[in-house]
Amino acid sequence: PIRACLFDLDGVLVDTAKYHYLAWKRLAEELGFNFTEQDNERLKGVSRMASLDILLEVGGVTLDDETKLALADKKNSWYVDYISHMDESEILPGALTFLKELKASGTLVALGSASKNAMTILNNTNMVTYFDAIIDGTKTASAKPDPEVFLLGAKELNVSPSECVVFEDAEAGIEAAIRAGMRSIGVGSRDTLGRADEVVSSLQEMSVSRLMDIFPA
Ligand code: B16
Ligand code: MG
Repeated sequence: PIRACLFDLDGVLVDTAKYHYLAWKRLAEELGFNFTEQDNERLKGVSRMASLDILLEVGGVTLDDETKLALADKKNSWYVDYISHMDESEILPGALTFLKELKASGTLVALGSASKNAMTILNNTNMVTYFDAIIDGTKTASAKPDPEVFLLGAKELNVSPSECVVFEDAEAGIEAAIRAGMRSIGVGSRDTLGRADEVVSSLQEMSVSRLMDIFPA
């Protein structure tokens, strides 16, 4: 039976992708090239430094590690500034209703995010209380598709991976769930998330009864 739901943050519970894009685009412009929304698709679910590498590849720019660290810090300070103004209105449709229903049903809930800024976002949107465990980029050494983030979540909740369902908007996140030995539900398009057990277009389509239909005990 399913005892726990593990949620990705960006793209599943909140729409912070637009702020990541604004900050990366600003950095690209400073470096003298354009960074499109289509280019930005490749950054979803990817760690900060790996995102920078993709951005520099798009711009055809090669830099030493010290400069790269400084640029990643710069992007992050802009991003932190953008998310400091976030509030509950930026929680994605259906997310709060589903989190509340899971809590009421006794299902455990964890966060499994690559972001080092997850706590700021959870605090600003008043979502902290819904989580029994919070695993973010400050607690992990390996980025998705490595399963570490979700395995740590299961460990903290004291459940086995086979009792967990992961909700993810990124292909790398679905891959991480599969490698962790967990079930998964993709939030987004079937084109990129086809390897998940089920795909929904948003959490508005989810409920505890739907969850039990997808994964019968
Ligand atoms: P930060 P998630 C990910 O969050 C984002 O999807 C990705 O675009 C970002 O680069 C990564 O977090 C790291 O974020 O720079 O704030 O540490 O989707 O895993 O919740
Ligand atoms: Mg995501």
